[in-house]
Amino acid sequence: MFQSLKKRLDSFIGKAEETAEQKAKLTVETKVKGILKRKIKLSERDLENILWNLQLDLIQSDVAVETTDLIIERLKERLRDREIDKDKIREFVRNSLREVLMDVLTPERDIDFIELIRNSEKPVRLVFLGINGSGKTSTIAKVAHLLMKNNFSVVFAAGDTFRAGAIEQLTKLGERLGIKTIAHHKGSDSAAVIYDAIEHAKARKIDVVLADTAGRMQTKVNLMDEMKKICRVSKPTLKIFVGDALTGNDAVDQAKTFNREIGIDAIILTKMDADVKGGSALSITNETKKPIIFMGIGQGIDDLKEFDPEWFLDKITEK
Ligand SMILES: Nc1nc2c(ncn2[C@@H]2O[C@H](COP(=O)(O)OP(=O)(O)O)[C@@H](O)[C@H]2O)c(=O)[nH]1
Ligand SMILES: [Mg+2]
Repeated sequence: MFQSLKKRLDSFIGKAEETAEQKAKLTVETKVKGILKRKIKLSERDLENILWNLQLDLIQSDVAVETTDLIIERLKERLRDREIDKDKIREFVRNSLREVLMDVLTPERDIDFIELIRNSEKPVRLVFLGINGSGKTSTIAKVAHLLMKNNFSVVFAAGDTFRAGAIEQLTKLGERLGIKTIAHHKGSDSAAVIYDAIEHAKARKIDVVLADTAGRMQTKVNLMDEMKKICRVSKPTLKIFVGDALTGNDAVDQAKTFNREIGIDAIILTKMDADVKGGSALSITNETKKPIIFMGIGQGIDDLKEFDPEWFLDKITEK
């Protein structure tokens, strides 16, 4: 995972260290008295090239442009004209980078998913949003499985009434897990299906409704209108945006659009198992201020992991 991003960040740390060491050497050599300088400073000029290269690398790793600019600015602030211990250059650069990236990965509000489910009014309504193929339906099955492991009862709402086979896909996944799917026929009103599922949950005291939705392109006004209607009718506890990490900037743009139009509460990034770039994971929280609550790491029912920014940082910056 994220090998390409890691390689580029490693290269940045290496180059910054090299530049600082070079400078330390020069300083020592030009000292007439031969007094060894213990501290070294990197000037704006020293940093210019290294940061420029990092900027290009981040963009090539699909980090969103605004997030890239923010990272570069903050790194410059942290590194420029700071007294760095000559023996700890690498450590200093790496820690500065980690601090900057941690800031970028920090949402305005963290969500402890299971705690939130436990403490929310029942039935909890989870509406999954995102474009076709991003992984909504398979993610719903994974989240349901996790909820059942935590002793919550669940029901599915087959709210993707648009795509051929969508209702069957969810129903089959439900059957495999022993979960009932509330469905109408293809082409029916999505909001009505989800409403029915909520009524079903109320009547049977089911804890959580997981609602699938259709995902025609987010640029289509009618999709957003449909999502708004769904939200008006179902009053979601959480609106969860599901994005495909492999689509990089597109996933970030989609999240921003859904957030602007409907307002999302949380993010799940799928297909992280195949993501070498890591750019969407690095940018999506900064661009929306919403937390990534889970990541999909494969096609199995258990291939859903909590997203931990510390873990992600360990993956993309050397220890
Ligand atoms: N490798 C991998 N594949 C995934 C992951 N999540 C979903 N997929 C695959 O992505 C494809 C589309 O998923 P689906 O749930 O149907 O997307 P939807 O159109 O948004 O409902 C399917 O083939 C899934 O198996 C993941 O985390 N890793
Ligand atoms: Mg689907």
